[in-house]
Amino acid sequence: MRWDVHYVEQTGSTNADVLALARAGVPPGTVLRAGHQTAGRGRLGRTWEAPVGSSLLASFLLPAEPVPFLAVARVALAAAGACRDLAGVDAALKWPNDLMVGERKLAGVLAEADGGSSTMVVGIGCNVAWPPLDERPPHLREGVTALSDLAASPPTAGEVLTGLLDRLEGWLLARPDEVLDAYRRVCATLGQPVRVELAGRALEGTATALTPSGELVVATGGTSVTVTAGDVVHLRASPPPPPG
Ligand code: BT5
Repeated sequence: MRWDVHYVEQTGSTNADVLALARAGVPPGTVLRAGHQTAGRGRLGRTWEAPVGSSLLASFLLPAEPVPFLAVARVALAAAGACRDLAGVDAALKWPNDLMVGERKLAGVLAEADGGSSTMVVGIGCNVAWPPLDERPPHLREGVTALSDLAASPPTAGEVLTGLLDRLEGWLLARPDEVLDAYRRVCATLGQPVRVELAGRALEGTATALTPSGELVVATGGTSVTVTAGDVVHLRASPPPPPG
């Protein structure tokens, strides 16, 4: 993969921008990073917010995958590797798309189809250099962390992007089973008692497995339910991720 990295001070959403670029025919490998987003997107219509200049906010145009979860997993694994190697921060993955340190969210990944069949857009927001707690938006104080909270000399957002892209090249070459096995090893959700919030209902049980399509299997009341999309609440504090 040849990365073609572009930077803008401010935009609405880098995912929206790269989706538009994809429709205009730019090749896979196109990357857009922003210093600030005014309409950052999360999943299911939610928003991604970050103080100006505090975060890595970037989207990648990647080859489409038959299993879209694999693209999320490749980017999440590359990001976790960059945070570990550049900041000494061990993040665990919370199914399906979060990088967590304990119960605090460090980063989130969002994959979106571009309407064509050959590419897809994957974006990441990673909190890098956040202001002191009392200067953060009140609703982003609980449950949120940044590399600057965790590392004595955190890397810059640009350094995290470079480290992520270096590692993503390797993860893009990895076979699906290798990606899923690596994801399972650092996934804090597996083995946990969880509540899965689905559209209009909630399910409680134990997360037991990740299917080859990236679905979460939850054992509940003597049966197993396979969940394709939803929000997971860990009902017990996460153990630290295994080393490596
Ligand atoms: C995600 O959604 O975690 C995917 C976030 C992807 C953001 C990137 S930034 C670059 C690219 N361009 C975009 O427009 N988006 C991508 P989800 O799992 O739905 O989580 C969203 C929830 O995370 C929100 O509802 C908040 O509760 C929380 N949140 C928002 N901003 C956060 C932050 N900076 N750090 C931690 N949590 C945050």
